[in-house]
Amino acid sequence: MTSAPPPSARSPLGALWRHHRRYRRRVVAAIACTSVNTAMDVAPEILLGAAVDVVVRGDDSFVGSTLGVDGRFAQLVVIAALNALVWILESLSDYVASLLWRGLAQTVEHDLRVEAYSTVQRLDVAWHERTSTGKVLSVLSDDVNQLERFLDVGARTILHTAWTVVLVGAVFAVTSWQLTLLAFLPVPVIVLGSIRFQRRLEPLYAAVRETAGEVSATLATNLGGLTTIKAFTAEERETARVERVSDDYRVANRRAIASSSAFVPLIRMAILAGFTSTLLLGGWFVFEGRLEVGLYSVLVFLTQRLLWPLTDLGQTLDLYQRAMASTRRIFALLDEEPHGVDGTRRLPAPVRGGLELRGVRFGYDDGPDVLRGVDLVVPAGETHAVVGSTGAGKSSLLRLVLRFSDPRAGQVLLDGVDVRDLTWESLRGAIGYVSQDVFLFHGTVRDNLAYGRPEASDAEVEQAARLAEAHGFISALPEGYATVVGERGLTLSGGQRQRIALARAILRDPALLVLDEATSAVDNETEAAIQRSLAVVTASRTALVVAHRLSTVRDAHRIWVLSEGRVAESGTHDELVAAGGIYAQLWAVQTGSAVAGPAHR
Ligand code: M5T
Ligand code: MG
Repeated sequence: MTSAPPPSARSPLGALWRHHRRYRRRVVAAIACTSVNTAMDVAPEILLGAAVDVVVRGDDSFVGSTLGVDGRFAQLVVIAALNALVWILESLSDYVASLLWRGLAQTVEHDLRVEAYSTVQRLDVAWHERTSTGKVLSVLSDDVNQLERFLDVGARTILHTAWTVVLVGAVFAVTSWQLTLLAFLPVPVIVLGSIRFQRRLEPLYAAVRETAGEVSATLATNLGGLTTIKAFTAEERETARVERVSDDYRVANRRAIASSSAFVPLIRMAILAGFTSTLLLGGWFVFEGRLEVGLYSVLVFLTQRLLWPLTDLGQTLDLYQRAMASTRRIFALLDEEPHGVDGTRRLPAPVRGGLELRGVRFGYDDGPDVLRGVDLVVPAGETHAVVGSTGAGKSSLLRLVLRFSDPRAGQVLLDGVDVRDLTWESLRGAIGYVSQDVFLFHGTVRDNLAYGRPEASDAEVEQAARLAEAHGFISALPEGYATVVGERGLTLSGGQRQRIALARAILRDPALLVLDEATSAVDNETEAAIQRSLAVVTASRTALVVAHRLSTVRDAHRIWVLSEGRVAESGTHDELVAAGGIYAQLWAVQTGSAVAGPAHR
């Protein structure tokens, strides 16, 4: 998501460890449990050797001479009792270790997801416009899951294997250095092989995660635009597109799997060498009387114990690489910093909503200036309108008021305070905003209305709906206020969505109302409704209204006409019509007394 890799990209495990300080105790406890479990896992082999030792040597046996137990059978009973104890401890520690690791995996998954989500939510609007929702979604779900899978089983397996090597190594070391050498011969081969193999896998899995993100992005875009796809009968083309990205994903995975699978046979060969050496040389030592039979059987069993788990190493490393590729992506997301940070000031009470733009220059990313020095004042309590041709920068201007973006130069002031100095809470809490493309959440009409004030009473909700002229059509819905609007509110008409959005803004009782009228294409009845509700709603507060339908803002205290990034004209409706400029021409077109010029509609 970022071009330069953040510091955490180098060692994702280290980053994870540093990031989750509060789990360190649990990690240590889990590691301790797994360690005990591994020791208990190795012990039965040693006891088995002791049993063979008893059978072969009797009272001279290790148990007989060292522990001072008389009689072969009594010695076997001691071994059996010890063995039972070991098994109980093994089961117990396995249970606790399992609980700890899996609990940890779930907790880390949960916390990272929530944290990544809240980071994403904090990032500025410009970031979201650049980044595909599907890609973010794939980090928040797939990548986080991948990490959970590794922590669930992978981490335990790696630890278990490492401990086994150490414990078995210790037993070998006190027994015979020649045998230790032979049995451990494959270990460096395996370890070095694993490291090389890991390096090869790393870019392969980065590619896998990248293509997974593409798949997710494509799916998200297509599902969002399904009606458009159908309208243009582009189904086949889009299926082909999904097939293409999905195939890229498959190919990337296949490459990773091909490398990953080659590793297991390699390890097995190395293991075979180690096992054969112990078997032959150990046996030779027994023939020569340099090694006890009991010890020989311990060593043979232990070689199995030692080398067998290593065959799983391939799979575990695979899991590890997948998880690390994902962890890098998660941390890359967590490392994203919002560009616009909020200020610390609060608006002085009472908030009146007076607005001023001073020499505001603004453009998107590296693009040209959209606003090229805009000066505009909306005194508290007045209703002003912004009009202009499409693409003139009206919506952009409103975005600056809400601070979805910051101007390249100049200032936006609310009640005399630069909006950059205000906390988000104070700034956005003072504003009721209705955007040009209304977004409704999946839920009931009431939930959507009360979105900005969940604690509002039913009476308040209804009153806001009445003010926005929405009560009528809501009451006519099958379940009234309890009707569930589909995803994005698609079960409502565009005008109805707009009404609900207005009511939602009003319910917050904001000092400043910022409205971005959706369209000029409304019928006369709706237009009259809009005018009525605007008059009521704006009576007691400051308002800045972007209007396409000029008649809706006839009564505004002042109308600002944007053209080519500047305020070209401003004044009351009557003044502007009398002046005979851009506004007058727009008005003439809309009232049907003139034909549209090329620049305006
Ligand atoms: C003003 C450009 C757009 C237009 C100009 C949202 C957005 C817009 N633009 C970008 O380059 N990147 C963006 O992300 O900015 O756009 P606007 O302010 O949305 O225009 P408007 O509200 O006056 O138009 P309309 O159609 O709503 O009446 O050149 O390309
Ligand atoms: Mg607009």
